[in-house]
Amino acid sequence: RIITRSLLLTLIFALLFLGCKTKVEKVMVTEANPKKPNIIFIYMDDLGYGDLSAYGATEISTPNMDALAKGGIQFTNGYATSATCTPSRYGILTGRYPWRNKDARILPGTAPLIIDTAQMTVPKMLQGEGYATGIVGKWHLGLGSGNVNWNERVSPGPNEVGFDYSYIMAATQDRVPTVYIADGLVDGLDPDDPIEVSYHKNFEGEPTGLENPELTTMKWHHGHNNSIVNGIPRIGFMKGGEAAKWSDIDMADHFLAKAQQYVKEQKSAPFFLYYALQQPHVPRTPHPRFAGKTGMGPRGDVILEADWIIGEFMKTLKEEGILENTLIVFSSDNGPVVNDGYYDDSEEKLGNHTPSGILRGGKYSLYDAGTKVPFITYWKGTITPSKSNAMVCQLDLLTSLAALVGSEVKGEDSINLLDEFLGKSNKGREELVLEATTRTAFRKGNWAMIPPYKGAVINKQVKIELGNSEEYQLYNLEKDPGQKENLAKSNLDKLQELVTDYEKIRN
Ligand code: NG6
Ligand code: CA
Repeated sequence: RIITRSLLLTLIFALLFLGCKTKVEKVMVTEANPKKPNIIFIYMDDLGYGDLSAYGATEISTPNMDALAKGGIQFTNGYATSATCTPSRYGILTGRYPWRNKDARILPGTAPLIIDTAQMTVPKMLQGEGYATGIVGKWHLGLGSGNVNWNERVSPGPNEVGFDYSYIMAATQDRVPTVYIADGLVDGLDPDDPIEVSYHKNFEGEPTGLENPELTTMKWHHGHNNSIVNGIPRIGFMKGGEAAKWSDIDMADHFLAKAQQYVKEQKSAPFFLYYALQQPHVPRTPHPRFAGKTGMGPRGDVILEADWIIGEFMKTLKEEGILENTLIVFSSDNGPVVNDGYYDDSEEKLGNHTPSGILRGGKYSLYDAGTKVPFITYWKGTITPSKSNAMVCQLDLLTSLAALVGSEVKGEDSINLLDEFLGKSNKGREELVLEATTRTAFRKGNWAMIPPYKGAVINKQVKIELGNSEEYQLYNLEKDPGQKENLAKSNLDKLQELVTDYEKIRN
């Protein structure tokens, strides 16, 4: 009896010890104890702070995005670097402020690559640590070095800045060329039907949205009146490449299949996947499975579609048995816009939905909704779910992920916030320079300062307040997240402090 008892006690102690050990291992993922999980960025396009139920939306339901938020760290002070796409994508990949690069602005589909091939990037850093690296989805950082021939291998591009595998659209859905590019080659191109692209003039005999509105199924509101593809008038002119043209309604499924395939092929060794979804950027073309489902018009429907896609993608990670060995970062490249150039009913059917949530402004704006976006880190079994109000920026991923995987790399403007991203600290950044179409503003602590800028107060076409004012603006975001009360005149000391710190960084 005594023997059985002592045996039992030993067993209990052994079990307790083992239990502690697994617990200890869980919280020990730090710089000093690097790990090499798979890393996936799920990057949305123009998804606003108020577009997810997890961030307060009541008129639309996003269960799969919410599951990431509820099962991970949901940041309430997470920023993109810019209020438009190209600069934000530059920032997230390089860890360098986009305003340091004069070419980091919304690019046409023919723009050359704006990331220097010698520049450190997230995928390059991870390649250095033995990772396989892939990109699926929207690129919009330029391709080639000027005068691209779309009928030959297009280079340099993603494959030259750190991705071993790339399956992309060159720019945006509303810009030509409207084809997918696989490792530099236009997918499905018929050599007898070469592609020509121009952003200056049309090709003879080709219809355009401006001259042939009768051929369009979606009407342009502003811009977007050049070549017509699938009934949708686009920005820029394109000729040829018929067989290679994408189907807009299938784009989400198409990219999902590529992302799933990548995961399945790479699952045996650590991989990095940058999965850049196209929703809810214009033109909004939900698959018929989702069309009309939200009653909110195509903008709501494509958010629903994206949410479903994310659910399917998560299922794949689970089925492949890698969910607990994968860190997922979910965010958006910039804030929301409702009418971004097409009559698509998004405005008419918006109802009570507020894509910016409680924030002021939207895409293109220096107000908070331009750059404050949904931001989530999720790592099943390692990250303990919580909300964090730490100020974090997409810029910080390079240095933080380097710390995670044991690399020495540090991005120029990128801070190591690994503890914040894993939910072990609530500290975050002290300060951050934010950008919107080459203008910049500053955040320090809970304060936001916008220097005076000339220019329109409101972009009337998209109906968004841009942040321009002849006077300095200063807001206390803790008390006034909607930036309603300008305290620049009543709190001169604070204003001076922010202006001084801002100028130190900008000059
Ligand atoms: C603007 C487009 C807008 C959108 C944006 C880029 C017009 C009038 N507007 O120039 O529709 O394409 O560029 O969006 O052409 S972003 O999310 O890729 O930055
Ligand atoms: Ca965008």
